[in-house]
Amino acid sequence: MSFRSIFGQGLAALFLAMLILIAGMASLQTVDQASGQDREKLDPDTLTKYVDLLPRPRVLQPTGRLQGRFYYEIRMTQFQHLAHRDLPPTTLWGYAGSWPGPTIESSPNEKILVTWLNELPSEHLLPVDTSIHGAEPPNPAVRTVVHLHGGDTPGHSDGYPEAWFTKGFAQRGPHWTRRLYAYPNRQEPTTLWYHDHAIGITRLNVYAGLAGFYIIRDRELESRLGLPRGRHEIPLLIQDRSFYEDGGLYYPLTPEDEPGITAPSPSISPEFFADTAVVNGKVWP
Ligand SMILES: [Cu+2]
Repeated sequence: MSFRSIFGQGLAALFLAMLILIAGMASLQTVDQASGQDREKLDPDTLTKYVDLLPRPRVLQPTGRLQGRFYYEIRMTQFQHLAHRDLPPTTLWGYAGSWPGPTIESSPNEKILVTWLNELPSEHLLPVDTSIHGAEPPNPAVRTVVHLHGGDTPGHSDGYPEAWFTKGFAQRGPHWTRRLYAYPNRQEPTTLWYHDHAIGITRLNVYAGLAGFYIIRDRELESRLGLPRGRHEIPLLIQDRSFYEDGGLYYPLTPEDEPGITAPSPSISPEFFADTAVVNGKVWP
């Protein structure tokens, strides 16, 4: 996913100074909720600004070691999250139960191994346009694959859009090859991010919460450069999101402000700018 497409889909963000996260619990979501029927869109001005603390990043600990490398198992789940003091809990999708996902820290030239597991519900959280490339039936509505944005990653682990998979790898896209992903980290120390990349539905999966930071860190270099560290290093992940009054994520069912356009419903929108600024998972912290 390019920067342009990210912003174009209202996911403003993911650009940062560095990283973060938050935790939650699972719950169910219905198709009616996805379509937005009978739900009132939240007026963002009803949310008081700067009342919630800015969450700090959580760094993911390895699940263990495998083939002599640090190994992570990371589950994608649906959970509830408090995005603002005055907003009911928001149902989200995320990695390891948090929004944004937990930060993965690695070192230059030290390969890590990751198994990404789809444990999401069978219905999508947001309105799915099944008329676009890759989203047509019989492809399952809930499909995922993870791409490390900016990573110099071998093809088998790069999260090709058609390498998607469903819960338990029961269904897999035509370019799926393996469960175990390898990230060699053969590049300069930097801040990257990982995100969903499934064909025809990336915009929705990322908007739903499937994104997190990935830092390739060289502590010796950081120290030599005098970079902030410890509590002085505050990763910031800035995203735009809109909500319903019930706390749910709002996503346009059809293109907004485009009268006269004939489109299916739901329909993908050329672009969408949400109305609140979310930093590390909190609205106007
Ligand atoms: Cu990307």
